[in-house]
Amino acid sequence: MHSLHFVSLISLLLSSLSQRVDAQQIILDSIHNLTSLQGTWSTGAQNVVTGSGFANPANESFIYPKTTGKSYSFTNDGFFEIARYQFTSNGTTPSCIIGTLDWSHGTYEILDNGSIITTPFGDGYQQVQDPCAANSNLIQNFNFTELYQSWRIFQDPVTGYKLHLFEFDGTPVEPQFQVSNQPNMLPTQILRNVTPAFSTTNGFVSTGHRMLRRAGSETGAASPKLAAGAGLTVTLCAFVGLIMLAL
Ligand SMILES: *[C@@H]1O[C@H](CO)[C@@H](O)[C@H](O)[C@H]1NC(C)=O
Ligand SMILES: *[C@@H]1O[C@H](CO)[C@@H](O)[C@H](O)[C@H]1NC(C)=O
Ligand SMILES: *[C@@H]1O[C@H](CO)[C@@H](O)[C@H](O)[C@H]1NC(C)=O
Ligand SMILES: *[C@@H]1O[C@H](CO)[C@@H](O)[C@H](O)[C@H]1NC(C)=O
Ligand SMILES: CC(=O)N[C@H]1CO[C@H](CO)[C@@H](O)[C@@H]1O
Repeated sequence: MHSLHFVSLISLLLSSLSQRVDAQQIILDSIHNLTSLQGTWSTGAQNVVTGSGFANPANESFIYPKTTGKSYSFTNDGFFEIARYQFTSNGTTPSCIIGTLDWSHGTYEILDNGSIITTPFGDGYQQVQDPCAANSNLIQNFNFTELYQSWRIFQDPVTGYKLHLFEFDGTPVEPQFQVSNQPNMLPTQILRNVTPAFSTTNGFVSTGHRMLRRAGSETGAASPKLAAGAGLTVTLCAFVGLIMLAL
């Protein structure tokens, strides 16, 4: 089953559970914006970190992190980089677990109303591994403007600063630890030649609960759709599906 390991599934299950717990903590905690956004932030086990340890834009390759996760870097002068490694599941076919890595960078803006808009340079790309698709391993351009409705920085007495981002629809991104107060980034310029192959969606996509179109043709654009079900339910289904496969 490609590189989708049983262990990763268990960590996916656990991280979904802990996300739910953290989502509640956001409501309880009122302190925020304690330090600058500048720096490198990473979820969970912090195995996904922006920069040269994750993406190699020159040949559109990725260095696979040990576990799934997300990482964001910001500079004080308006540059960002995002690295994500995620598994999603098609609710109706739980055994078809889709692994996605995406990398992008560009400029960001903090709006007066507190929202953040990230605008990529256009040289981002993603790798989609869909064991059930005709072509199970695709590399595609990844060029989406993302809106984060709000953000908060908390200070955990043990683990230090934590960044909470909320996607355009309010969906929380898993809390990110501050890996460094310096941004770990590839050069903030276009790093590969891209032919504008497709236009992006109108409006914003949810990157956390992204569901990709069944990968029929390589030339087609990535066409993200919102996953219908809650992440935890999907994860549980995937988990049960895998157990069934194993039997
Ligand atoms: C991409 O380039 C890097 C650095 O030159 C190299 O280590 C890696 O093996 C290459 N990957 C692919 C898939 O070509
Ligand atoms: C889920 O998989 C089924 C069967 O392969 C397919 O018909 C359906 O379109 C898929 N749904 C999504 C959202 O990809
Ligand atoms: C802030 O403004 C942007 C642009 O008008 C809008 O898309 C976003 O939803 C607003 N955010 C909030 C929290 O109202
Ligand atoms: C990336 O998206 C922007 C905004 O839709 C668009 O103007 C630009 O041409 C795209 N770049 C590429 C390389 O597709
Ligand atoms: C009150 C305060 O510290 N506000 C800061 C919140 O974070 C943004 C982005 O880092 C700063 O620009 C503000 O000064």
